[in-house]
Amino acid sequence: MLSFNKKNKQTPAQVVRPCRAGQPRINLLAAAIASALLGFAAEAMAADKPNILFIVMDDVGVDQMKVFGYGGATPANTPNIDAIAHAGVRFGNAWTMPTCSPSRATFFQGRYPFRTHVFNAIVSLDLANSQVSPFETTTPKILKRQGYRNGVFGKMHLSGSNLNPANNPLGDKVMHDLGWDYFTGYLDGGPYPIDTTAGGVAAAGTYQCGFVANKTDDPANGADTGACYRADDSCAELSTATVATPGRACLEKGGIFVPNQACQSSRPGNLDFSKQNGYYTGEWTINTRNGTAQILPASSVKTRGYRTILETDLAVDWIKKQAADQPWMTSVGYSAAHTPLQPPPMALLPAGSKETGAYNCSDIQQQRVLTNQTIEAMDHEIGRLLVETGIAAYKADGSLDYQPKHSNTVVIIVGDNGTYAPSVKAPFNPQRSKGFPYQTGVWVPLIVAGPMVNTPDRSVPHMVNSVDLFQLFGELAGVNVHDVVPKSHTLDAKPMLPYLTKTDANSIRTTNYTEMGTNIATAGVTPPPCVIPAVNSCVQVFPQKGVCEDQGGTWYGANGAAGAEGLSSCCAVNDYLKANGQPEVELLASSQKAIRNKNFKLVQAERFNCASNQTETVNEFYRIDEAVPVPKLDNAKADLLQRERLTPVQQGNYQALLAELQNLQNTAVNCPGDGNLDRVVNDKDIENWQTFSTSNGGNSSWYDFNLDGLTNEDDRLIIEQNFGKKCKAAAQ
Ligand SMILES: [Ca+2]
Ligand SMILES: [Ca+2]
Ligand SMILES: [Ca+2]
Repeated sequence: MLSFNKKNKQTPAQVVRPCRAGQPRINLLAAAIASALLGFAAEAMAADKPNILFIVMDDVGVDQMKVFGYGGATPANTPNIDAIAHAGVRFGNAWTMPTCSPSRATFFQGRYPFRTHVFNAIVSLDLANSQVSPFETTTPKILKRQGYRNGVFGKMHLSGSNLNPANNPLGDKVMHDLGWDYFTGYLDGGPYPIDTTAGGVAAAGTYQCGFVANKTDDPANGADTGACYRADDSCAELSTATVATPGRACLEKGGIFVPNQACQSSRPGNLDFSKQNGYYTGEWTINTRNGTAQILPASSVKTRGYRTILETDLAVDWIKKQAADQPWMTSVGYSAAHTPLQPPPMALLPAGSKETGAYNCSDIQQQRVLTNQTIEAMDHEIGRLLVETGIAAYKADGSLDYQPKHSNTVVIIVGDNGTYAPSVKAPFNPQRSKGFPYQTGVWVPLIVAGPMVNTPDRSVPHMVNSVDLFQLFGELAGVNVHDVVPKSHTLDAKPMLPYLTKTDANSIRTTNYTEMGTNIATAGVTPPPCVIPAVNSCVQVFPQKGVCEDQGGTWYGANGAAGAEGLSSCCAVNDYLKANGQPEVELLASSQKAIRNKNFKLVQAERFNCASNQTETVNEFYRIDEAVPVPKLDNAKADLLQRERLTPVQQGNYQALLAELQNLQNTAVNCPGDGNLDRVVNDKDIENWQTFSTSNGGNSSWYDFNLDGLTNEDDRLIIEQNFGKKCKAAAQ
């Protein structure tokens, strides 16, 4: 995840060939001609190509979900997700990667992080080398050849962003260039920090949840009446006489609430509509089919309001625009339930929900309630998404009437990684949650419902991986991804469709894999240290103080806990803590991998040792299961290697997993000079280098081979030095 000493031992960009666009097109053309000649009805063709509604929940692990048998003492109430689960198949043993970007990259590439170098959540210091490459054969590119339109909404976090344009070579149109026909959303990893000025009406730090609280809840700065200004310059007076919390009601409308004032003829000058405020105002990027990019700023009326509602509206609008015979795939990346947590609108919550208008959003206990409510609000909106697109209807009692056979649409719901530590539900382990390859960090809910599901309301116990969704998308669209992705792009995806169409399918996987490493960043630039008390760990992954604090972290960079100058490393943090008589914290591993079979799991971490100044490799070995309601987890005290000796069965499994892990790593390919992933260094690479050395000012790109954040003559030299080379994996 981070680096403490010298980083980036990773190989430079690896190898693969450009998309063989010809072959599948010919197949498609042949099919079209055949259907025309034989007079097949358009409907029959469409029925073979179901629409795909792919819903990604952020930081929602399986521990949250009652419908999977977990959820702790107070699970979120998710009647709509439950209805979809009961109408489909629940995958009870699904793994993703431990953080956002690597998981999401696997959905659309079908390849593990060590092949694509998307090792961790992408932040502004990370180079293009650790972002999804335009030379990958992504899901939308494959589906496009099958006649699909592809839309993506909300968060997908596959690239850099305008936080650092130098490291985002494709710019604001990156989602278009990665294959999507349409995108409205944001490129960063989560909503911006909560604006504690509540739009500029008070000093920073005044309003922890980003809105003005009531007077009784905040005697110093709260208000029971005030003026609510909207981005369209309208103003309305709000008071506790008509709404529970006027400041919050104003924020829900996208407004800024001026305490204890009546509406003025013009907006007061101190109101700041340009500032992003967590879940309630944001900046949206729009990509269209012709490759144009547009930014809607936080001051736009369209970007203000609760994100989960806006994300749903955007997806509904796009789906409704598609012609009836036009197959589509819509990916909805909900911001929920990523930090920073803020109270969702009460209107989205079940009756009797806790009133949270007086909450302090930085309070860990209250955040647990907010996580539940954020998931409940998302559940409400998932129901509305299905109803407003005609996939489901509401029954008289308001519950969801979802009959998969009534629409030619497959609905897939997945979590992108485990729950973030403070919100983990018992008996899962908050110390080993999001950001770790342990069960709580990578075991996620996965639900698939659709007309082809045989005998719905089943649970599939077999291992599946986030890379397998890449194959499922292909299977649904009638294409075998292994046939259309160039052989130089080694795929890790396995079939999933048999689990939907057969009730007795055997496990296709014999092992499952997950990993998290350190993204390739500008050499010598490492983010300052941030200590996350919830996992007792120091990390160096957040370039900005606000982002560290949004994760409940203590900032040790400039103007943080160690003073104006700040500290430069986690080792320095431990020295500082020791000198101040405080307990030291753990250093997060620079690389963490896990591999499992049916019953056993091997975890391998590379961790920097401050005392020896060296990186050490540590193995752990666990027996695990998916029992309900108390699964056997990979908790520290369950590490079998800490016991005196392994039984012969344990020893056999341990050795087998070690060997399998080594085999997998041996398939990695290092191919200096090859930027377009075809495993050949040739004229095409020179041509592409030329493009990237001039576009975006010659900054970071997939043709920056010496990883210095520049695409220049030094990189051209590396192409020339390797010219004509054909690269193979170490084991080949
Ligand atoms: Ca996530
Ligand atoms: Ca090449
Ligand atoms: Ca370079």
